[in-house]
Amino acid sequence: MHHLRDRGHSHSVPSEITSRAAYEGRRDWLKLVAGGAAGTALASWASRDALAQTARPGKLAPLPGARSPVSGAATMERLTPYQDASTYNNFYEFGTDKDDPAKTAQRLKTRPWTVAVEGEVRKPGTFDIEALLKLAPMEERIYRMRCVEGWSMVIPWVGWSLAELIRRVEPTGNAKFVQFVTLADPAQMPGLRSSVLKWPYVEALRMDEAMHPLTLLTFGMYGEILPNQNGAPVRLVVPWKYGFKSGKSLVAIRFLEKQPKTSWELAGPEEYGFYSNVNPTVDHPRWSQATERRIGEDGLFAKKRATLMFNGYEAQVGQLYAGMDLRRFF
Ligand SMILES: Nc1nc2c(c(=O)[nH]1)N[C@H]1C(S)=C(S)[C@@H](COP(=O)(O)O)O[C@H]1N2
Ligand SMILES: [Mo]
Repeated sequence: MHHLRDRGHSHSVPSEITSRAAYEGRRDWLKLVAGGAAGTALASWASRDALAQTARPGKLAPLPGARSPVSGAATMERLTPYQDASTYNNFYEFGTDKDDPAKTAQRLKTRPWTVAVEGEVRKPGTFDIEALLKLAPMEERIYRMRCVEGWSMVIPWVGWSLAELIRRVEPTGNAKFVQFVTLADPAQMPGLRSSVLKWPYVEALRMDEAMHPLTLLTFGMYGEILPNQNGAPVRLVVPWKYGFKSGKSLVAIRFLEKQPKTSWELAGPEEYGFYSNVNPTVDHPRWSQATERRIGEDGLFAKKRATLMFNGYEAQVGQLYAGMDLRRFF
């Protein structure tokens, strides 16, 4: 995909970041950066108390969020470095290699942008991104993310619970599922020429999963707006499910009576189920899901981590699946 790389909008170079930090008088931040690799680790730790000051990478527009009580278990873990979170991505519309999206998503136009809310709701409508940004107070949620491929990250997302939007559009009694439709524009997305998935990339949740406070409509990360490769300008984040359930660059949210097929179910029904809850005891047909590699700590001697039931969110979401055979409904 080399011919598709955007040469005009390369990432900030370190000197730009430093000058921006200096401009904003972030002395502590600079001190940490001066510490090099150790500084980066320190910055991640320090973020527990002063994320906006210490972890903001200074690449994109700020999007602060109040620390949320809903974060859960991952809050005490070391954040994945922004550099990793923004260059090791799955976003097949921009190519299937992990480093493709960071290169080719620069061409994505995130304004103007609207999200259509359709189907079984009393108040359907089209929401402009600027209105969505103001719809509810932004919160910062530090979530553990687990990709079905066996790697994980800890990312400070910025957004608000999807339930805020759902309540406002007033679902009817027929609304049993919520489908998430993401952008499919061949002019902007070179990956659409591949038939690896059926486009647009669609995902869905059961209504109670969509209403769960952990389910985050996400506009930013690390105190800034989302980089394009992470799903700008708005994506979903569902931290107890495998990463592919968290659709990027959403253009429509549909309330449905029947359970819809998802892009990954259509691509491999034996491998990717509708629920796709993180579960170390149910293996993928081609690999174990018992352990994971934490991105950013994958040196030669780094130990694999044990994958946690519901990705560590069992206390919050376990009751959604009470009585369900999780082997059958994988
Ligand atoms: N539209 C769209 N959304 C997507 C994907 C994709 O290919 N297209 N990949 C998914 C997968 S497999 C993962 S693991 C996460 C990765 O999110 P991140 O790059 O922000 O870590 O995005 C998910 N959302
Ligand atoms: Mo993934």
